[in-house]
Amino acid sequence: PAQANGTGASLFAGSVPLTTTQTAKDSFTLKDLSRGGGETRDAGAKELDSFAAGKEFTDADNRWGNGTATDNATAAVDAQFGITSTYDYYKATFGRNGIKNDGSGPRALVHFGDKVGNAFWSPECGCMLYGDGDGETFKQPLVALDVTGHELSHGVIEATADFQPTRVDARQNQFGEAGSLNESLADIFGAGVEFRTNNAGNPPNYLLGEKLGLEQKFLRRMDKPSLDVLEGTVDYWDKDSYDREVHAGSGVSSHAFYLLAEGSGKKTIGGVEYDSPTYDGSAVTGIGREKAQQIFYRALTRYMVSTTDFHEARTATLQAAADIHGEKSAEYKAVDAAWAAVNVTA
Ligand code: ASN
Ligand code: ZN
Repeated sequence: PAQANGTGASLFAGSVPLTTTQTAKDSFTLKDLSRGGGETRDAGAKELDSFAAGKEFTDADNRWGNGTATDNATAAVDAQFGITSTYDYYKATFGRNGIKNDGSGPRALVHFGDKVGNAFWSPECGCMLYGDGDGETFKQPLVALDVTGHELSHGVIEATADFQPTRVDARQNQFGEAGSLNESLADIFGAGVEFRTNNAGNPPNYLLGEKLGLEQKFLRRMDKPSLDVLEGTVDYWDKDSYDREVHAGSGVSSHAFYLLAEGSGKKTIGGVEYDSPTYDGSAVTGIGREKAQQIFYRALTRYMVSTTDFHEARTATLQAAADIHGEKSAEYKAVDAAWAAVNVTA
């Protein structure tokens, strides 16, 4: 098998390049040998329990999808573009070689299950699972780029801090601060994937899931998390954070990250207007996305553990900022100010 250059007509990201594998004269598969064999397969509307059980996508002319969900391969184009872009993001930004840092490329199953309105990182499969939508809240396959970045970041987090929820209810909802950090860091690096990829068909921003056709126009957002009424995401820490549903709780540290990167108040980035508030009305000055990401990644991979809470996350990011910039640096002080602005102090 040889590497080949294909193109895809995606659902959410316009026309995208795809590195594929040629297996015969007129046959290609959606496997990227230049990125650790990262591959997308078809679950065929079943809840498969392994990646190997998925059916390979094949194509005769190496031009994939038609840009609409009527073609079975279109969701696979988005998924394959997303997993390879996420692989590239982690490598270029942090020198990380794949989700587990073992050189292997990410894998995904699309068309997972019947009317599944969600996408998941599956630890058992070691792969991404994408539903086609429930037909109600989510009307399309959940293959958007930031969703892929979010889910694969769950894989990175599992391989590093491995945050555990403090409580899981009968419907499998997770609660607690460590679990909230899990969702938050998945959003932080998921948005990071979108910013680095900077694809014309999918302009980058601090909104998560803005391509999914939701009524409120996004799933979550980091500048002012409480604008999300769907999951009830919060802006600031309070004592209830210890037992809050993890997506709702994610707003605390996602907001701190936004403030660290971009600062408080009004700002327009890539056509989206932001107005980020602070707990005590203080003004926070941002240090830029690149430095903020390096601090949070170092904190995740060196200092955070399965039980880390928001106050310990503050300490972990301060330690990371001290390592990179020094304890007297403006960056260190900005980390302190960003956490104080979401009501997390020493
Ligand atoms: N999309 C959800 C998430 O990644 C799926 C889940 O794991 N509950 O947070
Ligand atoms: Zn998540």
